[in-house]
Amino acid sequence: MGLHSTELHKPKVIVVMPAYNAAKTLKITYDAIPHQTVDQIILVDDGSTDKTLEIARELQLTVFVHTRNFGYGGNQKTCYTEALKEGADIIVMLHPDYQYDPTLLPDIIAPIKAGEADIVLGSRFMSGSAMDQGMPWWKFLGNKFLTALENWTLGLNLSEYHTGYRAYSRRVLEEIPFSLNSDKFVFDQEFLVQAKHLDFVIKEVAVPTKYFPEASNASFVDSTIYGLSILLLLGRYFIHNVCHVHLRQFQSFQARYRRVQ
Ligand SMILES: Nc1nc2c(ncn2[C@@H]2O[C@H](COP(=O)(O)OP(=O)(O)O)[C@@H](O)[C@H]2O)c(=O)[nH]1
Ligand SMILES: [Mg+2]
Repeated sequence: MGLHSTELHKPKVIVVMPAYNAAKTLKITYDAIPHQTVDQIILVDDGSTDKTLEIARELQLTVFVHTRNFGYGGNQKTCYTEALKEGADIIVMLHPDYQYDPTLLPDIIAPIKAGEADIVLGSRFMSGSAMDQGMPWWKFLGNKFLTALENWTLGLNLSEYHTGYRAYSRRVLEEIPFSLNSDKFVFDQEFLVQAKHLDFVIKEVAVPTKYFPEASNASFVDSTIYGLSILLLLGRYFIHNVCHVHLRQFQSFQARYRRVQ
């Protein structure tokens, strides 16, 4: 667990925002962040065509910009690489589209601070009905089905795998070879499969969700591709775990080398 980094000094908390055309919601998201619990905010602009970059600069965030649109996973790769470089002990991913409540940040990081978890997921299925909060029925059903399948394959009992509100300890990001993951939406699922395989402790905290016109939402086509890529991912993991054909993606980064002197 991430005890070593949090025990001795006040942990450095960095919020990372993977942004793509988030101009309409970035400021309201930023304003709601409890700034006394956060040391730094990093925003990675994934080739937005709106004013995301200008607003991020005005808000004086630590800003990185991609030369083109790589996708949601590609965006997170830059977020985490840069957060580690900045010396983060706890890293929180928060979507800049204001669908997840930034004020809950202290709850999200508490289990990591306390050394009780390596990863915390903000679950939309533990706080009333996600559909009543505006989640479309086909997303709700898809989420439920994929969650059941992922739980079954991984032997876990999570209420959802598809949330965009997540906190990680530094050690998680150092050990999981996330750079080998997809640049697309399935990145988040690959990450959780890797985390389970490497025995990291995952905790869930209830968070409400908001659906409103300005929020960014994966389309039906995107979501279908996402669903199919999760099936492929679970297949690959099955081959790795049950057939013992070892795939690099599911091995700890640290297991690849060690210091000898
Ligand atoms: N759709 C999309 N979102 C991106 C990309 N890069 C970063 N993001 C951010 O990732 C978040 C998640 O995507 P979103 O469309 O909201 O999916 P949702 O999780 O189904 O609501 C958004 O807040 C975007 O700002 C990208 O290439 N495509
Ligand atoms: Mg969204």
